[in-house]
Amino acid sequence: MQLASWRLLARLVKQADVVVEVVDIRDPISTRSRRLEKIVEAFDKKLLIVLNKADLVPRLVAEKWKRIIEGHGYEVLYVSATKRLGTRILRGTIKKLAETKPFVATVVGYPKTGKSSVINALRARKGASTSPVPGNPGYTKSHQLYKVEPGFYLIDTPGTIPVEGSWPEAIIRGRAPEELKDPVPPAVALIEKILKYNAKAFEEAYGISSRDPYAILEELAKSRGWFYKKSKEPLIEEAARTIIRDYHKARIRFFVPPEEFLREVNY
Ligand SMILES: Nc1nc2c(ncn2[C@@H]2O[C@H](COP(=O)(O)OP(=O)(O)O)[C@@H](O)[C@H]2O)c(=O)[nH]1
Ligand SMILES: [Mg+2]
Repeated sequence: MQLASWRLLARLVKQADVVVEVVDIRDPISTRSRRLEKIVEAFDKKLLIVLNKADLVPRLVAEKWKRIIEGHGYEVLYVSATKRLGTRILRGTIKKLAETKPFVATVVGYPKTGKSSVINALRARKGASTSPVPGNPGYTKSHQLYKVEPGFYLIDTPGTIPVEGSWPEAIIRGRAPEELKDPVPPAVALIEKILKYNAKAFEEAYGISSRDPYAILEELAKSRGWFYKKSKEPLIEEAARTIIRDYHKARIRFFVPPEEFLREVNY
């Protein structure tokens, strides 16, 4: 995953008519970028916050998050890109915010929040071409322009936001699990965070009932047959990478309750 600069992000925001920020509804506090939102405000662009992966939380929780963030003056929707829930309303809301045609909506957000999935869902129509618009001048190769319908364009921005959020999100979203030098500390922090909100998460995902992060890593490594060749100790690094990967893929169930927001300061 390439991390470009804030300057590039600012350029992409400047070129957009609407900015769609994709957030993971399981943890909106850690996956929103306040810094990005400030850039959008500075350029006086329309911002739509999309709480994605709504299929992973109870509807009431999705509603509560929507209301909390709306209460701060933002335009907010919750959707499930992969289950195609709320995507028709999303398409309509982007058009409404753009006001005129043609327009460009730039889709931004932390890695793995579902930006590409949201774009796919918006473009999933009979006869829509699946490839990006070729030769789009003014945009770098990594920032593809997609056509939703005549006059409605979307830009994907893979790896654009420098992830500087809270621990461990900043680490586990900043790089692919394979690229993490030592995946154990962020995995332990992630396990602790998940257990705080769903004590049974690892029992549900792997049948591991332990509540100790290191014991969970060891048991997972043992159950998969991952051991160091020489010492025969469980290969917890591999277990750590697996847990980070499974968290991204939503194989481990948890969400931060909206009430948690009220305990956050400086937000
Ligand atoms: N359950 C669920 N998973 C999703 C949803 N949207 C995306 N994902 C998954 O989240 C992961 C990251 O999605 P992707 O679109 O590649 O994220 P990007 O890095 O922001 O472009 C993938 O494994 C997707 O299948 C959703 O609405 N619900
Ligand atoms: Mg993507």
